[in-house]
Amino acid sequence: MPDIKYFFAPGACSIAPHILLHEASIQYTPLQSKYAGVEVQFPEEFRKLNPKMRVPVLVVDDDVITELPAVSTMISILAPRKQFMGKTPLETVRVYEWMNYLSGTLHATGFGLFFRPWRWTTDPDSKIHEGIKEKSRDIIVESFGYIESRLKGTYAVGEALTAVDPFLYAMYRWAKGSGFDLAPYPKYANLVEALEKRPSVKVVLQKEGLEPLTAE
Ligand SMILES: N[C@@H](CCC(=O)N[C@@H](CS)C(=O)NCC(=O)O)C(=O)O
Repeated sequence: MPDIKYFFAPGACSIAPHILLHEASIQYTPLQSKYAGVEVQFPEEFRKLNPKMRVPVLVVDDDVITELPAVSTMISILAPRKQFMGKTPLETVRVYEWMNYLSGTLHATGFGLFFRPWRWTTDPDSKIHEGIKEKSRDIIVESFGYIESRLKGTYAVGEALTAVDPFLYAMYRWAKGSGFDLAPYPKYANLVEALEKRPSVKVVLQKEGLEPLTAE
């Protein structure tokens, strides 16, 4: 096994690859950044590693991997028997379809606008920021409706856990923590419940200092 370092922040999207690392029982050095409000506090040296100043970051020997879908793909390559990117070519296509949607639409334009509306305008007026936040709520609700419509079994793709499921889990935690009404999404809630029964998720929640969403 190569030398592996994993940079994450508690409760951030980085919880998704963090779960995959534990699913695959990969030995790694955890490196945690903290939140101050909605801002992640990165030490200045972090910029050399990831000039985008974002987690997750996976370092595999001398290779620095950023972007959640790429980080998840790397973990899948390190643990090929787990088939985190799907068991068949079509499942792999579906995994990428989900990962791109979650990353590009729900994460970036939904929660990105919701948590940090000031980054999407040069106008310092807080009313403008509230308007952006309102729009982001629509994007999140629309995305959750789409996710619910696409879920068929327990997991998003095929019969087993793929890289998509922990990503969905992270997004659900954010929506719950932000007070969204999640009653219209029972299939999504089942997926979250199934994930929280997995030892990997229990361990990661403990490591990140987070409470589970479902009762034991
Ligand atoms: N496109 C990136 C987004 C990563 C991202 O936004 N990470 C957040 C945590 S969920 C972060 O590090 N935020 C710090 C900041 O925005 O200052 C990915 O998929 O990895």
